[in-house]
Amino acid sequence: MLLRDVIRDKKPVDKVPIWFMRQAGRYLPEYRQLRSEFPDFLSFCASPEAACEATLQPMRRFDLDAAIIFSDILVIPAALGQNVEFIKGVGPKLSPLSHPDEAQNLSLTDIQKRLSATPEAIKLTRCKLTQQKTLIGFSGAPWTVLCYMFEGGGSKNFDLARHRMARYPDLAQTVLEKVVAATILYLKAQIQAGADVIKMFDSWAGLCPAWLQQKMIMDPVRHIITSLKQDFPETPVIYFPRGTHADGVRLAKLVGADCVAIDQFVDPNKLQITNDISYQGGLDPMLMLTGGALLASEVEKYLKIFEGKPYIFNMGHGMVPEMPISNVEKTIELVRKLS
Ligand code: 1CP
Repeated sequence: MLLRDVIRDKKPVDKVPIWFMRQAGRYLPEYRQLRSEFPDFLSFCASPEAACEATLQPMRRFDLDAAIIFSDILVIPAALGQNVEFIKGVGPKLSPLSHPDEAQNLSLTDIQKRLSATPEAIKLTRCKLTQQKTLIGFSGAPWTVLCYMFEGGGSKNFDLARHRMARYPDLAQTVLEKVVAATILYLKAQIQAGADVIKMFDSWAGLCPAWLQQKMIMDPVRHIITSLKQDFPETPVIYFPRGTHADGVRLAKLVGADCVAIDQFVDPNKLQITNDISYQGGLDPMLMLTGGALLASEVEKYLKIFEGKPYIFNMGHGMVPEMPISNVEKTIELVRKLS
């Protein structure tokens, strides 16, 4: 069965499908080579041919069931007109939203055109993948994208972003609405171009204070998913509410996702696994980094817990640049052998 069907139909599987978050990226020498041909990360993402090639690289090397289109969650702030840069060895840097007037600088004019590289890359990639392979399109969830837009870059706790959002609630609301509108257009364009599944990365969901959860997470994510389903009822959606522990499954159901991606902090033994949602992920990336007997026993553990359930194998978060390729191969082999 295709990875897409496992997510959509929520039926038990005998062969567990597998892919990895950030499966394209710096741990692959062929990625580093391709990346070096571009002066900056955003111009790399803006080239449909390069994005297609980066997407296909892990598919050539490994026996994976899905490809994820190569792009980044921060293309939306850039397309809205915020200054976004990726600094080598540091990460993303944005001109932070720190003044109530700054919503004016963000514009939805021509947004589809400004975001067209990803749908273009999807068209190219879909033609080059066999029908057995699922192609995943994605975006950030609004809360996580706003965290970067208000902070001005990555952070451990996004204190500055949360302070600015609390201090300028009208600004936060206007920016939220613009990001939601852009995300809907972007994801619909990805599905139209050939994405089989959509994933929404809410990497900083665990940092959303309780008083903002309804407004910043539940309402906007549900609105986006409802809007996608109206036009594309057959395209399933994975939601990744990272850092929300066991509450993430409830959140994913509330927003109408077909699949919940769990991180390494969710104890799968304590999950009440129900058949109204499919599950993905969980393995601690540090174990895949380390390899050995503990990796093998944890892979086995996830397969055992989710045996006979709609489950997709993945880690709890993305590949790190130091990931040994041999451990990726080993993990895939184990999943193939045990399921
Ligand atoms: O120069 C480089 O190669 C930069 C490294 C890199 C890569 C490979 C960045 C910068 N983004 C990406 C690609 C990427 N990002 C993909 C496609 C590749 C794949 O999955 O195979 C995807 C799905 C993302 C999504 C993304 N970007 C997320 C959500 C998932 C997650 O990891 O939590 C987030 C939070 C980002 C922001 C971002 N972009 C890049 C970095 C280093 C970061 C993290 C910044 C930080 O918070 O410190």
